[in-house]
Amino acid sequence: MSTERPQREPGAGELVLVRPRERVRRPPLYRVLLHNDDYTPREFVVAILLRVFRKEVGEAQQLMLHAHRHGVAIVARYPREVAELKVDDAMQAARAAEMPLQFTMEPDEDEDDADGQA
Ligand code: TYC
Repeated sequence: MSTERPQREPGAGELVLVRPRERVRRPPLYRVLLHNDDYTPREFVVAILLRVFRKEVGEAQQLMLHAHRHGVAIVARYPREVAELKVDDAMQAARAAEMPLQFTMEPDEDEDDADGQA
């Protein structure tokens, strides 16, 4: 059995070089907007929010009511390609049902802001 001590304690007196913390890269986000109209039934709007945007019923109803009352609601924020797919899917469902319902997307200007309605 050796009584020799390790030459160095791990980490003791050593200069450890670490890379500057890598910046966390997040893709730019886009917000998907739901627009009010006078024709599309409320239930249809909620159904799209459930199916395409995977919302819970309560949130879907709140988003629909927000758009109904204020003209527009922010449905969600996604990377660009996801937002495009969701908007396309939602618009196709609306057109297939011959509803004038509109979804659009725009860059999420103030990404540091908490989520929630503008
Ligand atoms: N305003 C519609 C109505 O009264 C319902 C509706 C709500 C339509 C939200 C679109 O984004 C919308 N039937």
